[in-house]
Amino acid sequence: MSKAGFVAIIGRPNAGKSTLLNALINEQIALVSHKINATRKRMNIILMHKNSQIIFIDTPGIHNKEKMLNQFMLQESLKAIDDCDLVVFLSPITDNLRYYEEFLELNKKSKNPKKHILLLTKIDSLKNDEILESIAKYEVFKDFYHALIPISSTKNINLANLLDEVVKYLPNSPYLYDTEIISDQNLREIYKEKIRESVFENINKEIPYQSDVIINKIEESEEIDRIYAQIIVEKESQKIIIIGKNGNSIKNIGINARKKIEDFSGKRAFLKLEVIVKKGWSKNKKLLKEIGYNIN
Ligand SMILES: Nc1nc2c(ncn2[C@@H]2O[C@H](COP(=O)(O)OP(=O)(O)OP(=O)(O)O)[C@@H](O)[C@H]2O)c(=O)[nH]1
Ligand SMILES: [Mg+2]
Repeated sequence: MSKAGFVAIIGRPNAGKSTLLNALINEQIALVSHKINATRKRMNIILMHKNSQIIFIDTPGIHNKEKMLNQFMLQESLKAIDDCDLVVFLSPITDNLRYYEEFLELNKKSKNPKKHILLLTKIDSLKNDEILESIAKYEVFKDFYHALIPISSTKNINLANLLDEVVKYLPNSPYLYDTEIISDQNLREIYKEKIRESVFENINKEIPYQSDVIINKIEESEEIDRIYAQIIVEKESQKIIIIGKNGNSIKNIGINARKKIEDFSGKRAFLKLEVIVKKGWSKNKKLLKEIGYNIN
């Protein structure tokens, strides 16, 4: 009998959610950044383990903010909690317990509260005795979780144990997706994330948060994908920074993004990037919808 189910990956911004999922599938699909709030939309990442199909849902980090885009991001995470079969909550091992307590409160308020697996992430950043000390602090909450697993995604510590634990809580079911695929995201969304990741890597400060990427067209052929995309920003001054002196900055973003796209697709890429100003895009329902964020 096979099993299959949806597993929501929840945690504060920067907890290591997207990195974990990339490590589990050995592919760089999800956008990862040292800056917080890198992930904006839910994304399914599909993995076969033993006789089970696990559909992980990468979610935006949970946080309180008033902007409409951030409301959308919180909604995305709450929806994932409601719709899944199992929640996996991630907390960096050095974090204050307050984030976990806030999650427990949030979970109680959910229509359909669920027991979860608790992961303490980034354990490669601490010594063994410090790890044990941190684990001990969480044990007072043991009635709330199925299991507590300390992990490192970058050093591949305990990732197989995590999968063994996850499949225990999935329902018996036929597979829900083709067993060959690793994500239900389409090429457009994946390429968009690659370009956004390059913006995060090449541009400092707040600008990545006030920008987004629209893929206008992809022409696919056997040897090369031609991608026509726009980076949208809020203000003329941000456009000037993204373009950079003598166009250096946009050039680097382009080179960087093209390499990521080629690594992913295994073929050549041509990338045409332009920068446009759309004032107030992150607060405007209609514009957000155009970019791909549907707000209820
Ligand atoms: N040392 C170490 N760093 C890690 C590990 N996992 C993630 N990181 C780093 O933590 C930062 C945040 O990782 P992400 O995977 O983007 O975090 P996220 O939870 O998806 O963040 P949002 O999408 O913003 O909610 C990145 O700089 C990662 O390289 C780990 O196991 N060890
Ligand atoms: Mg993320």
